Amino acid sequence: MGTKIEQAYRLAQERYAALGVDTESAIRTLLKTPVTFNAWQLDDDAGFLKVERSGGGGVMATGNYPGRARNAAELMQDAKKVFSLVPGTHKLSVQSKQIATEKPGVDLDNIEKEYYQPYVDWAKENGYGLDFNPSCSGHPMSASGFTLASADEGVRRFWITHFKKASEIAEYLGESVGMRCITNYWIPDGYKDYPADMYAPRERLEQSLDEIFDRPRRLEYNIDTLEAKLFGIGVEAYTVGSHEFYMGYGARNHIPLCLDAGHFHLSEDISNKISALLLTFDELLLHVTRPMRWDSDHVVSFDDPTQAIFNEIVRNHWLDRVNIGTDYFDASINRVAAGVLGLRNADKCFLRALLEPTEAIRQAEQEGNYTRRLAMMEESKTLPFNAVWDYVCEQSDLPVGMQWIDEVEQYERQVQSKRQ
Ligand code: RNT
Ligand code: ZN
Repeated sequence: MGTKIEQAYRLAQERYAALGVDTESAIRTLLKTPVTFNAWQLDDDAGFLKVERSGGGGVMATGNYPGRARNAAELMQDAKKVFSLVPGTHKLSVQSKQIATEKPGVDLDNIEKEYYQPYVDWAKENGYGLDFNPSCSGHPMSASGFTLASADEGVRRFWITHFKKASEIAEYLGESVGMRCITNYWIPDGYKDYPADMYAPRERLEQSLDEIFDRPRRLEYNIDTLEAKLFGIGVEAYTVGSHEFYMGYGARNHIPLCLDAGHFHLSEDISNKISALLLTFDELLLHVTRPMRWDSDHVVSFDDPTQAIFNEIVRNHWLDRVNIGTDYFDASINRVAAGVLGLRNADKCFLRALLEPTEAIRQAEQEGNYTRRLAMMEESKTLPFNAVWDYVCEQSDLPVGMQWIDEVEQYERQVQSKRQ
């Protein structure tokens, strides 16, 4: 007979099969495809460098909920807890400033791979993958608002060195963990108010990137991606690395882009960009996030924009070309719970996309029957998706439904609340 969850699943399986959807195959794809979790949800993007922090950079975690991870060990402990409550294959995206060494004098221009070795050991031990990011924000050398596009040669050199080293370290991470790494470049440079010269900073950014990429790259272990942004807090008027800048640069140099769902005008449809870009780019990275009124990076929700992104990737079988990562950070609620929630929501959208009767819907479209297309899309929304999701959790030995919240609350009492 099986459990009640399994019984519900078997009924759902029949419903889906009648529409030509194979639930078993959907579950297999869900479980083997990594969705990368952004480690900066756990430390409020603070990092663990022993250099003075400075504001700026256009990113900001708001809230002061207790229990933030204060070092790499706590970060890994929290990330492991998050992953233990989410089905599937896991990857953690670590920032260069989330360094795992207490050695004095270490700064972003002299990082070495051994400072990240604990992450490698941890990932191997648990079967996780790792992604990487050079980190510019909150650092004294980016206090002017400029890094790779700076007119100050010393500042520009500092960051060129950092980015080069970061990508080399990322190759080491990918090689030693045995899962290719993705290193995302996000460069905050820009002006609060309208500049008189929009061109020169872009020329400098281009020159810096040319220098950074001018090295033999071991693409089997790491690929670098470029993340554009419309604006940030304090950088409202002009961002050097705009979408047009990176579209051109990436296309000319065969460097994939990263699309962050919060980095465009809020009425833009991120899912609509993927097919257009994949005509030019071999791969993309996604930063799945929830922008509320601005690039606020709220916890990923089980919402329509996220669903549309996953539908687009799954409908076109692009899981080998679109790398999926999250990018959200909420410091006003328990950070481990935020991690679990955002990842589970991404996975729910993923699974629901995998369960869509796409063939039948596309057939209606090809026949010009848009009435049937809309009707099928709408009816698909209330198919018994939840029975499949619960079954995935049960089969993965995870708590079903809301039970994970109790586990996080217990973890908070036993671990996070002891951090002062
Ligand atoms: C910032 C970008 C970027 C950062 C991380 C921390 O707006 O989205 O991806 O969130 O580098
Ligand atoms: Zn991002």
